Amino acid sequence: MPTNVTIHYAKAQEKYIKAKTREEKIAALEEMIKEAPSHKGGENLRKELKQRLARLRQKKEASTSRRSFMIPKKGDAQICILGATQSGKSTLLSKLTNAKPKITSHAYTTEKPEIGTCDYLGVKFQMIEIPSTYRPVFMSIAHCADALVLVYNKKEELKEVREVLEGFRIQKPFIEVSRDEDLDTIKEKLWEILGMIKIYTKEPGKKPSKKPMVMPKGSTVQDAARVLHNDFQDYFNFARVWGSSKYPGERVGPEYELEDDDILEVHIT
Ligand SMILES: Nc1nc2c(ncn2[C@@H]2O[C@H](COP(=O)(O)OP(=O)(O)OP(=O)(O)O)[C@@H](O)[C@H]2O)c(=O)[nH]1
Ligand SMILES: [Mg+2]
Repeated sequence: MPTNVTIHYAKAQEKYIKAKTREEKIAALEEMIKEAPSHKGGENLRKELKQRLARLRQKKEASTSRRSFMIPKKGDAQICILGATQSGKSTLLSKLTNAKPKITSHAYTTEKPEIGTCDYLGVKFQMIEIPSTYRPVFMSIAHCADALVLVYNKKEELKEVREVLEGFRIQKPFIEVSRDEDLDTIKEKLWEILGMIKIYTKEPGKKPSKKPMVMPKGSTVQDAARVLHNDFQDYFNFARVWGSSKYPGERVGPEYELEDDDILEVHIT
Protein backbone atom coordinates (compact mmCIF):
# COMPACT_ATOMS: atom_id res chain seq x y z
CA MET A 1 0.00 0.00 0.00
CA PRO A 2 1.38 3.41 -0.85
CA THR A 3 2.31 5.54 2.09
CA ASN A 4 0.55 8.80 2.97
CA VAL A 5 -2.94 7.60 2.11
CA THR A 6 -5.98 8.46 4.12
CA ILE A 7 -8.09 6.08 6.12
CA HIS A 8 -10.89 6.54 3.56
CA TYR A 9 -8.57 5.43 0.82
CA ALA A 10 -7.49 2.41 2.83
CA LYS A 11 -11.13 1.45 3.38
CA ALA A 12 -11.92 1.80 -0.32
CA GLN A 13 -8.92 -0.33 -1.12
CA GLU A 14 -10.10 -2.99 1.26
CA LYS A 15 -13.47 -2.99 -0.52
CA TYR A 16 -11.64 -3.39 -3.81
CA ILE A 17 -9.66 -6.36 -2.57
CA LYS A 18 -12.76 -8.03 -1.20
CA ALA A 19 -14.94 -7.23 -4.22
CA LYS A 20 -16.32 -10.34 -5.87
CA THR A 21 -18.03 -8.94 -8.95
CA ARG A 22 -16.74 -6.64 -11.64
CA GLU A 23 -19.37 -4.06 -10.67
CA GLU A 24 -18.16 -4.06 -7.05
CA LYS A 25 -14.57 -3.66 -8.22
CA ILE A 26 -15.54 -0.72 -10.43
CA ALA A 27 -17.41 0.97 -7.57
CA ALA A 28 -14.49 0.45 -5.18
CA LEU A 29 -11.98 1.76 -7.73
CA GLU A 30 -14.05 4.89 -8.28
CA GLU A 31 -13.98 5.47 -4.54
CA MET A 32 -10.22 4.87 -4.40
CA ILE A 33 -9.66 7.45 -7.15
CA LYS A 34 -11.76 9.94 -5.21
CA GLU A 35 -9.84 9.28 -2.01
CA ALA A 36 -6.37 9.05 -3.51
CA PRO A 37 -4.02 11.68 -2.05
CA SER A 38 -4.01 14.91 -3.98
CA HIS A 39 -0.36 15.77 -3.31
CA LYS A 40 2.26 15.25 -5.96
CA GLY A 41 3.11 11.72 -4.91
CA GLY A 42 -0.52 10.72 -5.44
CA GLU A 43 -0.50 11.53 -9.12
CA ASN A 44 1.00 8.28 -10.26
CA LEU A 45 -1.30 6.30 -8.04
CA ARG A 46 -4.32 8.11 -9.43
CA LYS A 47 -3.15 7.52 -12.98
CA GLU A 48 -2.61 3.83 -12.36
CA LEU A 49 -6.04 3.50 -10.74
CA LYS A 50 -7.73 5.27 -13.63
CA GLN A 51 -6.11 2.92 -16.11
CA ARG A 52 -7.25 -0.05 -14.09
CA LEU A 53 -10.78 1.38 -14.00
CA ALA A 54 -10.79 1.94 -17.76
CA ARG A 55 -9.74 -1.68 -18.36
CA LEU A 56 -12.49 -2.97 -16.09
CA ARG A 57 -15.10 -0.79 -17.80
CA GLN A 58 -13.95 -2.01 -21.18
CA LYS A 59 -14.31 -5.62 -20.08
CA LYS A 60 -17.75 -4.88 -18.70
CA GLU A 61 -18.85 -3.32 -21.97
CA ALA A 62 -17.47 -6.21 -24.01
CA SER A 63 -19.35 -8.74 -21.95
CA THR A 64 -22.62 -6.81 -22.19
CA SER A 65 -22.39 -6.40 -25.91
CA ARG A 66 -21.73 -10.11 -26.23
CA ARG A 67 -25.17 -10.55 -24.78
CA SER A 68 -26.59 -8.72 -27.77
CA PHE A 69 -28.54 -10.91 -30.13
CA MET A 70 -26.16 -11.52 -33.01
CA ILE A 71 -27.49 -14.05 -35.45
CA PRO A 72 -24.80 -15.63 -37.63
CA LYS A 73 -25.34 -14.72 -41.25
CA LYS A 74 -26.57 -17.49 -43.48
CA GLY A 75 -27.35 -17.32 -47.16
CA ASP A 76 -26.62 -14.33 -49.36
CA ALA A 77 -28.19 -11.50 -47.37
CA GLN A 78 -29.60 -10.96 -43.91
CA ILE A 79 -32.89 -9.08 -43.80
CA CYS A 80 -34.58 -7.81 -40.66
CA ILE A 81 -38.39 -7.60 -40.51
CA LEU A 82 -39.68 -5.02 -38.09
CA GLY A 83 -42.67 -2.80 -37.45
CA ALA A 84 -45.41 -2.03 -34.95
CA THR A 85 -46.92 -4.87 -32.99
CA GLN A 86 -49.74 -6.68 -34.79
CA SER A 87 -48.70 -5.11 -38.07
CA GLY A 88 -48.38 -8.56 -39.67
CA LYS A 89 -44.64 -9.29 -39.37
CA SER A 90 -45.01 -12.96 -38.46
CA THR A 91 -47.63 -13.47 -41.15
CA LEU A 92 -45.28 -12.03 -43.74
CA LEU A 93 -42.36 -14.12 -42.46
CA SER A 94 -44.44 -17.28 -42.68
CA LYS A 95 -45.53 -16.43 -46.24
CA LEU A 96 -42.01 -15.64 -47.45
CA THR A 97 -40.07 -18.36 -45.67
CA ASN A 98 -40.15 -21.82 -44.14
CA ALA A 99 -40.50 -20.33 -40.63
CA LYS A 100 -43.57 -21.09 -38.53
CA PRO A 101 -43.82 -18.21 -36.07
CA LYS A 102 -46.74 -17.93 -33.67
CA ILE A 103 -49.47 -15.70 -35.10
CA THR A 104 -52.25 -14.44 -32.85
CA SER A 105 -54.38 -11.35 -32.48
CA HIS A 106 -52.66 -10.42 -29.22
CA ALA A 107 -50.07 -7.66 -29.08
CA TYR A 108 -46.42 -8.67 -28.72
CA THR A 109 -46.94 -12.31 -29.63
CA THR A 110 -43.42 -12.57 -31.01
CA GLU A 111 -41.11 -12.38 -28.04
CA LYS A 112 -37.83 -13.48 -29.58
CA PRO A 113 -36.37 -13.23 -33.07
CA GLU A 114 -37.89 -15.64 -35.59
CA ILE A 115 -35.75 -16.78 -38.49
CA GLY A 116 -36.55 -18.20 -41.92
CA THR A 117 -35.00 -18.54 -45.36
CA CYS A 118 -36.54 -17.04 -48.47
CA ASP A 119 -35.56 -18.06 -51.98
CA TYR A 120 -35.38 -15.50 -54.77
CA LEU A 121 -34.19 -16.99 -58.05
CA GLY A 122 -31.65 -19.10 -56.19
CA VAL A 123 -30.56 -16.22 -53.95
CA LYS A 124 -31.09 -16.98 -50.27
CA PHE A 125 -32.40 -14.23 -48.01
CA GLN A 126 -32.13 -14.96 -44.32
CA MET A 127 -35.19 -13.19 -42.90
CA ILE A 128 -35.41 -12.32 -39.20
CA GLU A 129 -38.52 -10.94 -37.54
CA ILE A 130 -37.72 -9.03 -34.37
CA PRO A 131 -40.18 -8.32 -31.55
CA SER A 132 -41.87 -4.94 -31.60
CA THR A 133 -40.58 -4.08 -28.13
CA TYR A 134 -37.57 -2.52 -29.91
CA ARG A 135 -35.24 -3.61 -27.12
CA PRO A 136 -31.60 -2.80 -27.89
CA VAL A 137 -30.72 -6.49 -28.07
CA PHE A 138 -33.20 -6.91 -30.89
CA MET A 139 -32.31 -3.65 -32.58
CA SER A 140 -28.75 -4.90 -32.83
CA ILE A 141 -30.09 -7.39 -35.37
CA ALA A 142 -31.42 -4.54 -37.50
CA HIS A 143 -28.06 -2.91 -37.05
CA CYS A 144 -26.24 -5.88 -38.53
CA ALA A 145 -28.74 -6.68 -41.30
CA ASP A 146 -28.06 -5.92 -44.96
CA ALA A 147 -31.55 -4.50 -45.43
CA LEU A 148 -34.81 -3.99 -43.57
CA VAL A 149 -38.47 -4.72 -44.23
CA LEU A 150 -40.72 -2.25 -42.45
CA VAL A 151 -44.12 -3.89 -42.13
CA TYR A 152 -47.21 -1.82 -41.60
CA ASN A 153 -50.94 -2.25 -41.44
CA LYS A 154 -51.87 1.40 -40.98
CA LYS A 155 -49.70 4.06 -42.57
CA GLU A 156 -49.20 5.84 -39.17
CA GLU A 157 -47.23 2.85 -37.90
CA LEU A 158 -44.40 3.70 -40.26
CA LYS A 159 -43.70 6.93 -38.39
CA GLU A 160 -43.14 4.98 -35.19
CA VAL A 161 -40.71 2.52 -36.70
CA ARG A 162 -38.78 5.22 -38.55
CA GLU A 163 -38.37 7.15 -35.30
CA VAL A 164 -37.12 4.04 -33.55
CA LEU A 165 -34.56 3.45 -36.29
CA GLU A 166 -33.43 7.04 -36.06
CA GLY A 167 -33.13 6.75 -32.28
CA PHE A 168 -30.85 3.76 -32.69
CA ARG A 169 -29.00 5.47 -35.55
CA ILE A 170 -29.74 2.60 -37.88
CA GLN A 171 -29.38 3.55 -41.52
CA LYS A 172 -29.96 0.62 -43.81
CA PRO A 173 -31.63 0.19 -47.15
CA PHE A 174 -35.27 -0.60 -46.49
CA ILE A 175 -38.60 -1.31 -48.11
CA GLU A 176 -42.03 -0.61 -46.67
CA VAL A 177 -44.48 -3.44 -46.98
CA SER A 178 -48.20 -3.38 -46.32
CA ARG A 179 -50.27 -6.49 -45.77
CA ASP A 180 -51.73 -6.71 -49.23
CA GLU A 181 -48.49 -6.63 -51.18
CA ASP A 182 -47.58 -9.32 -53.68
CA LEU A 183 -44.84 -11.65 -52.41
CA ASP A 184 -42.85 -11.74 -55.66
CA THR A 185 -42.89 -7.94 -55.81
CA ILE A 186 -41.56 -7.79 -52.24
CA LYS A 187 -38.67 -10.10 -53.14
CA GLU A 188 -37.87 -8.12 -56.29
CA LYS A 189 -37.84 -4.85 -54.37
CA LEU A 190 -35.59 -6.38 -51.71
CA TRP A 191 -33.18 -7.61 -54.33
CA GLU A 192 -33.10 -4.16 -55.88
CA ILE A 193 -32.17 -2.32 -52.69
CA LEU A 194 -29.48 -4.83 -51.72
CA GLY A 195 -27.21 -3.58 -54.50
CA MET A 196 -26.03 -7.02 -55.49
CA ILE A 197 -25.62 -9.01 -58.68
CA LYS A 198 -26.22 -12.67 -59.51
CA ILE A 199 -23.49 -14.40 -61.47
CA TYR A 200 -23.88 -17.86 -62.94
CA THR A 201 -20.56 -19.56 -63.31
CA LYS A 202 -19.83 -22.32 -65.81
CA GLU A 203 -16.98 -24.56 -66.77
CA PRO A 204 -15.97 -24.81 -70.43
CA GLY A 205 -18.28 -27.17 -72.30
CA LYS A 206 -20.70 -27.43 -69.38
CA LYS A 207 -23.96 -25.75 -68.39
CA PRO A 208 -24.02 -22.74 -66.06
CA SER A 209 -24.56 -23.34 -62.35
CA LYS A 210 -28.16 -23.30 -61.15
CA LYS A 211 -27.35 -21.43 -57.96
CA PRO A 212 -26.01 -17.96 -58.66
CA MET A 213 -22.99 -16.52 -56.99
CA VAL A 214 -24.04 -13.30 -55.25
CA MET A 215 -21.65 -10.37 -55.30
CA PRO A 216 -21.78 -6.62 -54.69
CA LYS A 217 -22.63 -4.45 -57.71
CA GLY A 218 -19.49 -3.29 -59.45
CA SER A 219 -17.69 -6.61 -58.98
CA THR A 220 -15.28 -7.57 -61.72
CA VAL A 221 -14.27 -10.87 -63.33
CA GLN A 222 -11.25 -10.76 -61.07
CA ASP A 223 -13.42 -10.45 -57.94
CA ALA A 224 -15.55 -13.40 -59.01
CA ALA A 225 -12.56 -15.49 -60.03
CA ARG A 226 -10.99 -14.93 -56.61
CA VAL A 227 -14.01 -16.52 -55.00
CA LEU A 228 -13.80 -19.47 -57.40
CA HIS A 229 -10.06 -20.04 -57.25
CA ASN A 230 -7.87 -19.16 -54.31
CA ASP A 231 -4.82 -19.16 -56.53
CA PHE A 232 -6.39 -16.85 -59.10
CA GLN A 233 -3.39 -14.52 -59.23
CA ASP A 234 -1.12 -17.24 -60.53
CA TYR A 235 -3.40 -19.09 -62.87
CA PHE A 236 -5.97 -16.70 -64.41
CA ASN A 237 -5.77 -16.73 -68.18
CA PHE A 238 -8.96 -15.16 -69.53
CA ALA A 239 -12.74 -15.33 -69.08
CA ARG A 240 -15.80 -15.49 -71.28
CA VAL A 241 -19.02 -13.66 -70.47
CA TRP A 242 -22.57 -14.15 -71.68
CA GLY A 243 -25.13 -11.44 -70.88
CA SER A 244 -23.65 -7.98 -70.47
CA SER A 245 -20.93 -8.66 -73.06
CA LYS A 246 -20.95 -7.28 -76.61
CA TYR A 247 -21.62 -10.74 -77.95
CA PRO A 248 -22.29 -14.10 -76.24
CA GLY A 249 -19.13 -15.66 -74.88
CA GLU A 250 -16.97 -12.59 -75.45
CA ARG A 251 -13.44 -12.99 -74.19
CA VAL A 252 -12.75 -10.53 -71.38
CA GLY A 253 -9.97 -9.64 -68.97
CA PRO A 254 -9.84 -9.52 -65.18
CA GLU A 255 -11.00 -5.89 -64.96
CA TYR A 256 -14.28 -6.53 -66.82
CA GLU A 257 -17.23 -5.34 -64.71
CA LEU A 258 -19.94 -7.95 -64.37
CA GLU A 259 -23.67 -7.27 -64.39
CA ASP A 260 -26.70 -8.94 -62.90
CA ASP A 261 -27.43 -12.35 -64.46
CA ASP A 262 -24.14 -12.62 -66.33
CA ILE A 263 -22.77 -16.06 -67.09
CA LEU A 264 -19.05 -16.30 -66.40
CA GLU A 265 -16.55 -18.90 -67.60
CA VAL A 266 -13.08 -18.53 -66.13
CA HIS A 267 -10.14 -20.06 -67.97
CA ILE A 268 -7.04 -20.77 -66.00
CA THR A 269 -3.67 -21.69 -67.38
N1 LIG B 1 -56.65 -10.15 -42.96
C1 LIG B 1 -55.35 -10.15 -42.68
N2 LIG B 1 -54.97 -10.31 -41.40
C2 LIG B 1 -53.65 -10.29 -41.13
C3 LIG B 1 -52.68 -10.10 -42.14
N3 LIG B 1 -51.46 -10.11 -41.57
C4 LIG B 1 -51.68 -10.30 -40.26
N4 LIG B 1 -52.99 -10.41 -39.97
C5 LIG B 1 -53.59 -10.65 -38.65
O1 LIG B 1 -53.10 -9.69 -37.73
C6 LIG B 1 -52.78 -10.30 -36.50
C7 LIG B 1 -51.33 -10.11 -36.18
O2 LIG B 1 -50.54 -10.76 -37.15
P1 LIG B 1 -49.03 -11.16 -36.92
O3 LIG B 1 -48.50 -11.63 -38.18
O4 LIG B 1 -48.93 -12.07 -35.74
O5 LIG B 1 -48.45 -9.73 -36.54
P2 LIG B 1 -47.07 -9.38 -35.83
O6 LIG B 1 -46.65 -8.06 -36.34
O7 LIG B 1 -46.11 -10.50 -35.98
O8 LIG B 1 -47.53 -9.25 -34.32
P3 LIG B 1 -46.67 -9.34 -32.96
O9 LIG B 1 -45.67 -10.43 -33.08
O10 LIG B 1 -47.70 -9.62 -31.93
O11 LIG B 1 -46.05 -7.99 -32.77
C8 LIG B 1 -53.19 -11.77 -36.63
O12 LIG B 1 -54.48 -11.91 -36.10
C9 LIG B 1 -53.19 -11.99 -38.12
O13 LIG B 1 -54.08 -13.00 -38.51
C10 LIG B 1 -53.13 -9.92 -43.48
O14 LIG B 1 -52.35 -9.75 -44.43
N5 LIG B 1 -54.47 -9.95 -43.69
MG1 LIG C 1 -45.04 -11.59 -34.65
